[in-house]
Amino acid sequence: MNSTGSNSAAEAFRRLHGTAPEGVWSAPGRVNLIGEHTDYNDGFVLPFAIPQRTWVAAAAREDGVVRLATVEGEEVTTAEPIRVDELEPGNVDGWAAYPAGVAWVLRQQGVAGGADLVITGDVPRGAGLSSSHSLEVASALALLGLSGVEASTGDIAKWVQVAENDFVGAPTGLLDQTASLCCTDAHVLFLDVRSGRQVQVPFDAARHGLEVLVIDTRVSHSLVESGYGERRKGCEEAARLLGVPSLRDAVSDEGLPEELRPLVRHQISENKRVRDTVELLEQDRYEEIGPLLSASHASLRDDYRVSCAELDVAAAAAEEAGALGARMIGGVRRSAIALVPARVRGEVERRVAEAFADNGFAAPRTFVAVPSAGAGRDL
Ligand code: GAF
Repeated sequence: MNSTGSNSAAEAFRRLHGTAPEGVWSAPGRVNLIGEHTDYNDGFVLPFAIPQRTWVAAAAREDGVVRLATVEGEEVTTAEPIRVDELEPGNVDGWAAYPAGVAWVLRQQGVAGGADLVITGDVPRGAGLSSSHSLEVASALALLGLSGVEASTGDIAKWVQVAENDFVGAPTGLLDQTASLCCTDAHVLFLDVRSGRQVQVPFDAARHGLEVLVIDTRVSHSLVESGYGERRKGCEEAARLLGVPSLRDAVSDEGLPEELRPLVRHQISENKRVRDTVELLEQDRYEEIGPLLSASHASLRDDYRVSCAELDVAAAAAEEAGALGARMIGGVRRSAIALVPARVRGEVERRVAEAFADNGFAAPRTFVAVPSAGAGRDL
């Protein structure tokens, strides 16, 4: 638990509302080691939680009103107060739609009380590291905690997905909220989305002299611009034409229209790479994961066509400087990861920055991500 983060969320609540919160809940962002765009096709993913989190300090209200505030340093941003029973898709937008969407979906589960939520956090926003899901998950835990309603992580993940799909309007899968809820310190989480089966796989890159370097390209692309919904529809159409429940079941792309075939190829190859990565980790063969990460990037770039120049340059420069493999992550065209021998990390960072400057891109940001704890109650 990061007690500084939870204490400052509690302190922010006190400053705004003059009383202590009833509790503080928090949820992390995530990095997906491998298994991209497979979740909405019932496939496999392998995320881990990052140390950066969103904190929600909360107290129940008697009047059925939800009041939301975010606090960043001295800056406080508040949303228009809204009654829980008046929440409908479309009547809250911007950042407030995430916690409001969660309140809306939980109302359908009998969690109908009002609440004051004060939000703080350090997950980089819009960086493809799941800041919005960490906000939704922390809000869900806070609202459930205040009302005393118990729920499984599987149910909470599904409710958060409904909030995201139907209230916020983003057609995302189950990867991010499950990662935020279920990941544990020092592990990657193998998730079979269809069955819900989870395996916590120990992940200790440092013991192998390795690090997972996150490269935030800082280029701005929305989910829509990144072709997310379009790919998802393409996958559904391909599954329909192949006569399978989802592309998780596809074994070949034969017989499909030309434009759908690469989508299927990516699903087949990416699901295999996730299973192979798990096997290599279990056999302690960490270095051999590198080529799987690079193959994932190539597949996302060439078959799935969701990469962009900045991500391609980041992955290539990292590899040239000694990374064992690198790939784009997440649903927006924004961040990449590189598996890097610790002794060459400085060189990798230098070469990526240089390549960005040479191409006229803004300077990227980098940090080393270590698998951290999932969501929970902090105070
Ligand atoms: C986004 C979505 F939210 C996830 O559900 C997942 O599909 C991911 O993109 C791509 O793997 O983060």
